Amino acid sequence: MSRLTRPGTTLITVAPTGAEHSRGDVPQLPTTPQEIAATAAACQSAGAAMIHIHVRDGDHAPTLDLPRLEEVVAAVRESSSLVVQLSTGGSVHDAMADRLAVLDAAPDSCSLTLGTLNFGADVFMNPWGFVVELFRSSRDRGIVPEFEVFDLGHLATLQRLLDQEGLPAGGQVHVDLVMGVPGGMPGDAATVVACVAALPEAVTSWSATGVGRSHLPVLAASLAAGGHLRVGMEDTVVWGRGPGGAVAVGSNADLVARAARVASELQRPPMAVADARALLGLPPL
Ligand code: KMH
Ligand code: ZN
Repeated sequence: MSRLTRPGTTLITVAPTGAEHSRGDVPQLPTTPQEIAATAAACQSAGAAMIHIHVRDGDHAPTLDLPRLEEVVAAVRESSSLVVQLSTGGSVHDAMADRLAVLDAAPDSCSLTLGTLNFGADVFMNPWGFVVELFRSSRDRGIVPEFEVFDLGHLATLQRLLDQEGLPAGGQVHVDLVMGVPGGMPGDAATVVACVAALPEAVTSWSATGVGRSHLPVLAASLAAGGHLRVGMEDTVVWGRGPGGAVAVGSNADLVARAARVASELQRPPMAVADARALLGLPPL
């Protein structure tokens, strides 16, 4: 199915917060620097090797404020050795200039979404000029991008980008399929297979995450197809069905631990941080 060698271990990325859920609706969502740092430590113990971070302000609202970003990056580096990836997607309301300036916080990695799409009732803006500028800026700073693919056509855009710009910082090309967003591609096994078939030749590794109820089907399909995993409360706050209806996710570490269990049963145990850094083209710690 995949032309990429089936990896022996699984890179598990945790996306603990996101920009969409409110603390009022989801009280267990980590939003403060201290909570995100504690989450990072717990998730590393549970099997994660990378963290995808969105930052919140003192009122728990999404922010791209540089000192706040730097505070969270420092706190996570203090509490864990996870690969630190900052979101440049931010929230749908963030200005592109502010999203570019996220790189000033000097993460190891940054997300880089490959195209504009409807995002529920909103629009997530990623025009070509922004994609190229973010790519060049990340390469100039030695920050490794994770290419976020919300729709199949984004893989054609990745090919166009690599043809025009060459390889990113680190020399590896890591893709994350973000599936099941209303406005993007569906989160199911058939679409995972279609994406794997459409990966540019230069892609060296890929992961997948399913938003909402597509979380578990995408997790299983990704492992079966040789992919890595992203899990976390950015993407899903419902653990599953119980006798009384939907059961809420207790913590990000619970999601990581479940992903690690399933991956281990499938002979793909969690990847160590050192191996994740090598996979992504980052220097050793
Ligand atoms: N919050 C979404 C609008 C990213 O982190 O790069 C965008 C997002 C993607 O979450
Ligand atoms: Zn994100």
